[in-house]
Order: sequence, then structure tokens, then C-alpha cells
Amino acid sequence: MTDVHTREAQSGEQTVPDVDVVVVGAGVAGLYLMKRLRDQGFDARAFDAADDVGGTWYWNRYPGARCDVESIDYQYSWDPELEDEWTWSERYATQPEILRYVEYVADKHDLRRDITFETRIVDARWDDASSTWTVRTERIDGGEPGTVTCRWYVMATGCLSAPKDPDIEGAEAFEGEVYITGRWPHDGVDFTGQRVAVIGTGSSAIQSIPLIADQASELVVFQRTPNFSLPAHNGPPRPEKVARFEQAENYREEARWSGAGVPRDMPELGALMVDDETRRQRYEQAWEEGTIFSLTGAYNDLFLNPDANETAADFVRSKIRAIVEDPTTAEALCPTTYPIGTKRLCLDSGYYSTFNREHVSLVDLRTEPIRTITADGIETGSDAENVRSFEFDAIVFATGFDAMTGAIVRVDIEGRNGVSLREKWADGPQTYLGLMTAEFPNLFMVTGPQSPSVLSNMAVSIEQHVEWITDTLGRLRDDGHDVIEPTELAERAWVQHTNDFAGMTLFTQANSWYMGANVPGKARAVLPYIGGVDRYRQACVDVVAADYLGFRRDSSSDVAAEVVNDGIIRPLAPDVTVMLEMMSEMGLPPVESMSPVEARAFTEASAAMSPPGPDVAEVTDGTYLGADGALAFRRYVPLGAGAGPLPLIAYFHGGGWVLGSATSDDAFCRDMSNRTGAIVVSFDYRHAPEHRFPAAHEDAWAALQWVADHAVELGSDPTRIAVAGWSAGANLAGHLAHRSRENGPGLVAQLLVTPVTDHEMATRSFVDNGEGYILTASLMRWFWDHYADEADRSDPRVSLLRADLSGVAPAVIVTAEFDPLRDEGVAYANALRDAGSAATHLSAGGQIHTSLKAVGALLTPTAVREQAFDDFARLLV
Ligand code: NA7
Repeated sequence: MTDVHTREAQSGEQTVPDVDVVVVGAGVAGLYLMKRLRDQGFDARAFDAADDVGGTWYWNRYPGARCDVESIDYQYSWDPELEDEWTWSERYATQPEILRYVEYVADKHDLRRDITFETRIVDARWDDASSTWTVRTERIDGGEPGTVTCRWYVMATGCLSAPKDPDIEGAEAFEGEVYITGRWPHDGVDFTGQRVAVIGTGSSAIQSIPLIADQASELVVFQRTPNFSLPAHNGPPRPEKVARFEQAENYREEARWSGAGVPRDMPELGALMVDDETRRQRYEQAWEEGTIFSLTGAYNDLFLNPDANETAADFVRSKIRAIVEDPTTAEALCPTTYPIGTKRLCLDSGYYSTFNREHVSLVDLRTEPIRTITADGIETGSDAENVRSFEFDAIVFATGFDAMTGAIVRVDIEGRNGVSLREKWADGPQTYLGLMTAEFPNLFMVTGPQSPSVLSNMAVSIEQHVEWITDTLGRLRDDGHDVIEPTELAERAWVQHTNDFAGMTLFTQANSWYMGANVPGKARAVLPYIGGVDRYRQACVDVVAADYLGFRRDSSSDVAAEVVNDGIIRPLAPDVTVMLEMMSEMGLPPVESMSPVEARAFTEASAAMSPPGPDVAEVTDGTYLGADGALAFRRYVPLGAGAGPLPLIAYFHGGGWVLGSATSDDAFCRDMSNRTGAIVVSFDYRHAPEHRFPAAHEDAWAALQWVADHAVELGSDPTRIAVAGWSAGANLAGHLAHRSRENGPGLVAQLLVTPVTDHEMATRSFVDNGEGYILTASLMRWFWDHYADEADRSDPRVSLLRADLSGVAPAVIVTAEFDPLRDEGVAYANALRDAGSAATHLSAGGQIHTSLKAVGALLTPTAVREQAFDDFARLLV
């Protein structure tokens, strides 16, 4: 063992490791970890391959390297004295200045004494019997390898620290100088008079190209994908920013609870809600502001709506065309293949105008790919006919990193029962909160995958992780525990939550390193958490407040009993969460506080703001004869309907028998028609309180009779009639399935989406979900009060669960996890089966009562809705 003192075992039973904690990395994260661990009395040792502190800022010494978050934001907050002791000379400090800052902090807190430099961790193995990690080290200078055991093992290895291998043919053949931006020589490079190639046009290239061009006699930039870049407008720190920082009482706290780790005013408008000129002016302002958040943060839908995003992308393209004089070069520099912001935006100082210089040129690898790197340069061409040879004295690889997971899996990490982390993550990382991963007890990651990390101000995210990890170690020690590991359920759900969030955005459309798409063979998966620093931090706080929900804790010496607190921290689907948050911010009055007339106007106005739903082949409106006079219907013919009569679905809208109309579930009906290939006729019915029970039920019955009589006229097959409904409409549809058994048209199927099936409202789901999920217990009570007298509520026509359920048409029943009606829906499916009737039950995890109907507005219920329609369609043939 090298460098680490050995401790004597203190107890016969417990293996005492060499140190409490091994930290990998002495960058911004590793240093703060070491400080905190020391303050808490843990014996910790850090290792770093570099010969000094700094991490990213140690390695990335290429010309022009700077932070792309303003230095006022990108600095430690844990030592308030630093704010007086250190003044940034520039708005975006250069790498040397940031490195000096990190070194200053290391000196001030005497952190180097616990760090072993020039030492790489090669592998780490967990031993279940002793509950320790054994970590093997390797000296950079070829010295003796070593071994160190520890209880806790923390990867503070950074998100962009493992440079991508130069995956270009012939890369090893070049005889000139080769530089990698992420491993730049410490003494700098003088390119004066040299012919230089830069491969790549990411942030590193965009920062360095103008400075390399200042020296080189010839500079050729090889571009595979153009990037969007905004001018940094660098200079002294902005006075307004300094003032906000100095005057705001809780600037740091604001940053911690902001979306990206930087206090910003959040946009309230979508890009398409304003006219072209207003939008252009807003983008000009963002262009002048010069931060990576300014442009994509100008409107609230730029990461969600492709058309909105296109307005911002177009704006930047117009700027590129205005700056770059040669039109062909300008076009080649204009990104067109991904939404703006979904690859990391760059900040530059004169990048685009560099291409106006005589000795600088661009090779567009999309039309002219690299054939090979040769001994003296680079050969390009799409075929043997159009080969071009370039001669260079130096090649700069600005080809990026194996981001977020690379530095972690490059160490051979073996968890419980020899499970390899590399193998576990082969199809994409799986973590709980980006902090830990199941089967790897006591292994922590700072800003790991599935945490906000690279989508945030790293300084803020690093501090939050370091504090969470060290607080957790303190808590374990207090409780007599020394082993912690996430449960598989918690991890699976977090991965799902992360993917669901990303799926709502445009991020998945780009081949970016955020998606792992820049490294050949790497699994395509969303690497950072897209929900924001604030939401993420709250999840971490909530996990602890819920007694480490989703974790198993244990004691290797049996001092304390094992605690397994299995569960899911964010079970509600993210788009549902966002929608509920938006509604709560609007401070809308509860529907049940309104009169029925007001409530109808309110729900109609809300429905008018919903997305229109998919196109269908035909929509016609008409009237039918209800139980007491004419009522409206709307008929939908599906797209791509083949020849011959189609099945027909008689559909009944929701709204608690009080609200809604034949057109209020329009988007849902369109989707159902297309997906099932059936004609859908959505019927209006009389509403309460003007018409109380059984008016709606009688109208529904009349609608079904009418359908049977007019099936051929409606373009459908009279032998294939089905009923469907949502909520109270599902209650009506269910009733028709009972009633038509003996004296009505035979039904082939029924689809009941989150149905009302009983009046008691005493189920567990009413207790758990009675508040906060749109359909509340009190709203449901309001519906019942308006529709049915107490004495009528047990009537099996409306309390379907109390009916004879034998011999009814096969049912597809959908329930939602966070719906007060969930349990009565489940009970109804079971009761149908018990009565010998066929029933398929689909459960929509993470969804609320209204989710399934929100076609186009919510993404996450789509899969269950499609499944329900497919199951229903199979019954219609
Ligand atoms: P990036 O942003 O990953 O950029 C790497 C660039 O290199 C990018 O333009 C790549 O094109 C290009 N590249 C990568 N491999 C090749 C090959 N084989 N051939 C041609 N071109 C290639 O890394 P950076 O170091 O610039 O920036 C990383 C982050 O650091 C940055 O976002 C800031 O957050 C700080 P591609 O786009 O993959 O087609």
C-alpha cells in the first residue's frame, strides 16, 4: 500500500479499513468533499492523476479556455470569506484565473495534505463480508502500484474529464504535433507560422480557434456538425450582475433553488405568443446579454415546442449569415439538424468572424468527410474522384469527451457479487438521483448521470451533491449504520422519471454528448436530469425527509438494525407534475366553489386552450333524439379507413354529469377513432343539476337506441357497436353495457376510462388522492350532490358495482394511479371478472384522473392510452 497510513482494527468483529473515505478527483468537487469530510471528522484521502489540484481547470489549458457560466456564479459559496478575498478580473474568467482560484482555496484550507497526486485509480471492488471497498492505485510516474481500503468510495471525477479517443482513421500516423484540447501542454503552444488543423467545432474549438488563428499561418477547421454560438461579450464583470450579487440578500439561495443554478427571471410567455418583431427584439436583447441561458431562456417553450425553437434557431442563423462574408462558409456554419440548445450552446469571442480572415478556412465534413489522417496532414473526399490533401504542422483534436459516464466506468468498478458497473450501464446509466447505483453499496458519484450536472451551473450542483453525501455519511454514523445502497425499485423509477422528463423536451432529438451520441458504440440515453436544479434539489431533500426513501441502510457490525425504506420519490409523471404546478401558480378557484353555470364556462375556456388533437378523415355534427328531446352529437371518421362498414363506438364525455358536451372530449375522440379504426359518435346528454338522475342515463340509453337504428347511415356495421366513456361518461357507458344485455342492441365491447362505479367514496384512493390532482374528493362530492339524491345513489344504474355484472360485453378498464376513482375502477374490473365477464385492466402509473384524456397536452399517458385503444380495437373486429 502506498501513501496511506494503516489503522489498527479497533474491534474484533468489524473490519476497519485504511481510511473512511476514498475520493477520486481533486477538482472543484473533490476539494470541497475533502474539506467537508475533514470538518466532520472522517478520515479521507483523495487521489488524482494530475500533479496538482484543479480537475477540469488543471487539464483544459487550451488557448481561450474559459468557463461558460459567469464567474460570479461559478465559484464556491461554502466559504463566504472567499467573496471578499477573491475578485474576478473578467465576467468569464480564463482557465488560468480559475485554476489560481482553486489553488488558492486548496492553500487556504490546507487541502493538499490529504491528496495523493499523480496517482490513478485503476479498479475498485466491494467486499460484502467486510463492507469495504478495496481500491487499487497506479502511479503516473510508473512507481509502485498500491491498494487502499475504505468504507465509502466517492467518484468526484467530473462530467467532462475523459477525453474521447481520436476515433479517426490514421490518427496515429501523423508525424507533426498532435494536441488534445482536454490535455493541453502546461507550457502552452506557440503556433506562430504553423499550418494548423482543428478537428471539431464544440465549445473547446470555438473558444480556441480565434486565438490559434492569431498565430497560425494557415488554419483549417474540420467541422462535422456546426454549433450554435452566442457572443460572450466578455470584459469586466457586468455591473448589474455584481450589484445583484452584492445586494440580493439571498443570491446564493436563489441560485440553489433556480432551474439552472443561476438566479434568473423566468419567462412567462411562449415564443409563438408574441408577434415577430417583439420576438426579434427579445432575441436581440438575449444576443447582447451573452450568457448560455439568455437566448434559450427568452421564452418558456423553446425546449418543448419545435416551432418555437425554430424561431430562436433562425435568429442565430441570421446572425451567422450577417457575420460571415463567404456565403458558402456561412451556410456550412449554420446548424440545421437539431433544435437550438439541445447540443450545448457555446459562448465565443469572435468565432464566426474568424472565418473572414484570409488564412482561415472551413471544411464541411458532411459533404467532404475525412478519408484518413496521413503522416503529414489530412486527406478528405467523399470518393476517390474528389480527394483533397492538406498538409499541417499540427493537428488539434477538439473532439470532446466521453461525457458523464466515461470517467466513472473507465475505472473497473465491481459491486456486490462481482457485478461490473461497466456492464450494468452498458445500455445506459442507471442511478438513484445520480448519486448512487444499486448493487454498489457505499459508492457515491458527485454530479453523476441523471442529476442536473452539465445542464446546470456546476458549482451549485457540486456543492449540493457534496453536502448531500457528507450529510448522509454523518447521519449514517449517528445511526450506527455504515452501509447504504439504493433499492432497485427506487432506481428504476428514478431512471424512468429522468427519461420521462427528457421525453417531454426536444433534447432527445440531437446527437449530442448529453445523449451519449458522440462516442461510437455508447448507448443512447439521456445523461443529465432535465427537470432542473430546483426540482432535483427538492427531490433530494424529500428523500431524506422521508427517512431515506429508496435506500437500504445497514450496519456491518450489527450495531444498528437494517432499515429498508423501499419506495419511489417522484411517482407522479413529470409532465403531470409540471401541469399541476402551473395550475397551482395560476391560483384557480376550485370548481366546486362555482355555480354549475360558472363551472361550465370555466371548463369550456380551459378546454379551448388544449391542443386540438389529431386530424381525422371527417367530422360531422348533428342531433339525435334523447329521452326528452333533441341533443347534439359529433361523429368522427378515422383517417385511412378502409372500404366497408366500420365498427361504431358510442362515446360519452366526462364532467361528473354536470359539465361537458358532445365536443368537450374532442381530441380524445379523434385519437380513439384513428387508433381503433372505428367511427366514433360522441353524444351530448342532459346535465345536472337542471336534470338529475336518471336523466343522463336515460339520454345515454336513447343514444344507444338511436345508434342501433342509424348504424348504416352513420357508415358503420350494426353488428359491431361498442360503448366508451371517460369518468362520469364511463359510468354511462358501463350502464349501457348492463342494460343492453336483455333488451338492447348487442354490444361487442366497452371501454371505461377512469370510471365512476360507486358512490361511497370510501376507498384508499380517495384518502390518498383526494386532494391536489384536479379531481378532488370534494369535487366528486359536488358532482354527486348535483346529480343524484342520497336515496338514488345506490341504484345499480349509477353505482355500477352493485349491479349484476354477468354476461356484459368484454371490457377494457383504465385506472390512474393518482385518481380518487382508482380503487373503484380496479374493483369494477375485478367484479366483472368474478361475474364471469371478460375485463382487461390497464393501470396508468404516475397519472391522474384527467391524464388519459389530455391528448397532445401530456406525453406520458400516451403509451397506456394507445394500449387501451389497441386492446379495445381487438374487441371490435
Ligand atoms: P464537444 O462539444 O463534444 O465538441 C466536440 C467536437 O468534435 C464536435 O464538434 C464533434 O462533432 C467533433 N468531433 C468529435 N469526433 C469527431 C470525429 N471523429 N470527426 C470529426 N469531428 C468530430 O466537446 P468540447 O470539448 O468542445 O466541449 C465540451 C464541453 O466542455 C462544452 O460543451 C462545455 O460544456 C465545456 P459532432 O458534434 O459530434 O458531430
